[in-house]
Amino acid sequence: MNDLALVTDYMFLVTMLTLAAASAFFWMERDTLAPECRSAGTIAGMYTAVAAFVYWRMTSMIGGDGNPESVIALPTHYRYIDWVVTTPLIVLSLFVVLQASHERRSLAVLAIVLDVVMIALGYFGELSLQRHGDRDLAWVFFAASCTAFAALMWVLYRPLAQVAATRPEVMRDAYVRMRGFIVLAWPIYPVCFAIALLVPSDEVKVARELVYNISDLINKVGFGVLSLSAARDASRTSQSRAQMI
Ligand code: RET
Repeated sequence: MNDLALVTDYMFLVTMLTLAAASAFFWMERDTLAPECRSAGTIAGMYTAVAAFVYWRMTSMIGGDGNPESVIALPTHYRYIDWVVTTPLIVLSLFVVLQASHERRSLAVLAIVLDVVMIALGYFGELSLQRHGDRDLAWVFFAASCTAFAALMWVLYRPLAQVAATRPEVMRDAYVRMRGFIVLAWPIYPVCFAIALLVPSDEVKVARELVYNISDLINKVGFGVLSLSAARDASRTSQSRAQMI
C-alpha cells in the first residue's frame, strides 16, 4: 500500500460521486431557465452523467486498497472514451451560450471534429507507447494532437469571437469567461501526457491519474456551474425582455 495510490483510489470515488450529483443538479436546474437557455443545463447534465458512468467503471476496476499496481494497470482507453464523448459537449456549450449552433453549424462541426481528432491522436500516442514501446512515435502523435488542440483554440478565439461580437453583452461576457476557463484548464492534460513520456516511473503514472481525476472534476463540474450561471443570467435578461413586451 502507498499513500499516493490510496489518495488516488479515493479520488476516483469522490470524482464519480460528485459527477453523478452534479448531473442530477444540472438536469433539475434546467427547468428553472428560460426555454431558449435550457440546452446549457441539458448538455452539462450529459457530460457529467457520461463521465460519472465511466468513473463508476474505473472505480470498480481499481482495488481501492492503495495498491499502486491496480492504478497503473487501469486500461487507458476508459479515459479516452470519456474525453471523446464529453469534450465535444463542453465545446458545444460555447456555441449554445451564444445561441450560435444553428446559425454557425459548420463552425461548430469544425470545432467538434478538431476536438475528436485531438483526443484520437492522443490515444494513438498512448497505444504506440504501451503496445509497441515506441516513444518516438508517441511524441509524433503528441505533436499532432497538440496541433489539433491549437487549431481548436483558434476556432474558439477567432471566428467564434466574431459571432460573440454580434450578441448582447450578457452572452458575450459568458462566452469570454467560458473560453478563458478552457484555455487555462485544458493544457494540464497535454502537460501530464508529456511528463509521463519524459519520466517513465510508476510514481508518475499514479500521480498522473490523480491529476486527471482532479482536472476532470474541475473541467466538468466547474465548467457546468459556469455555463449554468451564464444561462441563468441570459435567462433573466430574456425573461425581463419578455415581460416588457
Ligand atoms: C492529449 C494527448 C496529448 C496532446 C493533447 C491532449 C489533450 C487532451 C485534452 C483533454 C481534455 C479533457 C477534458 C476533460 C474534461 O473532463 C489527448 C492528452 C493536446 C485537452 C477537458
